[in-house]
Amino acid sequence: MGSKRPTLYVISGSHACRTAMLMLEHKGVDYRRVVLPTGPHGLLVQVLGFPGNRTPIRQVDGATHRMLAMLDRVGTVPALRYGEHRVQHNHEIARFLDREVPESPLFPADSKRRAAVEEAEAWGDEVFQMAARRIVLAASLHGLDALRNRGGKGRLGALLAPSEMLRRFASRGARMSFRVNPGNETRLLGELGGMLERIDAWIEAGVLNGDELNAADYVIAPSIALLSYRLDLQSQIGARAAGALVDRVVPEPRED
Ligand SMILES: N[C@@H](CCC(=O)N[C@@H](CS)C(=O)NCC(=O)O)C(=O)O
Repeated sequence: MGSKRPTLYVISGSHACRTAMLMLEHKGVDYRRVVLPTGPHGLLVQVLGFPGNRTPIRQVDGATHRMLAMLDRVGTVPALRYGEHRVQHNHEIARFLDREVPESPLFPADSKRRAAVEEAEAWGDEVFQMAARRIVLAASLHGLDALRNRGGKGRLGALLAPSEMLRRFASRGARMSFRVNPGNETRLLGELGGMLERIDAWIEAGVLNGDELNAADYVIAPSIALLSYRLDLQSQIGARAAGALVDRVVPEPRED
């Protein structure tokens, strides 16, 4: 690595960005965090030399669409600059960090246990991360009062932007990109119970929330943290094993 500290580019309140932050902290890497404005962040990381994605990396309802594919091509955060390397996407960041900093591995050494963690990690990245994003965006259809502290404070900090005006504006754009509308909120919420059960089962099986936290814990817990901003979901989450995982990995910040 060169003499420069690694830099992680993020946006405010992002569950995906928190995953990368947690993995860097797990490795004990001393890094600099740069918060980019939500909206132009994709273009900004491209200007910073990150390549974006040649093929789409995100789906809504099992498919990609033109706007989402375009956003994926431009590029997502977290985006990590580490020496000469520029790494985007938590799936790549996890493996990159395990190569660069082998101590405190993010995956178990045993191949069967590793496969189980990778399965949970892939689901957390490809399915649960988007579901959590859409469910919380759906709450903003009813105004910010449906969110804890109007989305301004919580486990992940201020969602989308510290300013409420910008948060409202950005959530409108994000609802379009991720196809969230009054017609699908009930279905999205209806799918959540099964997802939380799946997480509880992985915890029960020792794949998640074991003695050593792993890459799948760091992908999944921030999405639970995002869901916890929805006031109507707080008790449902708190009553589950998934609630203990989020309390351990992404605790509520201390009130000043
Ligand atoms: N699953 C990927 C995707 C990350 C992702 O979706 N990042 C969002 C922020 S939460 C983003 O950069 N979105 C750009 C956009 O939609 O324009 C990962 O975990 O790295």
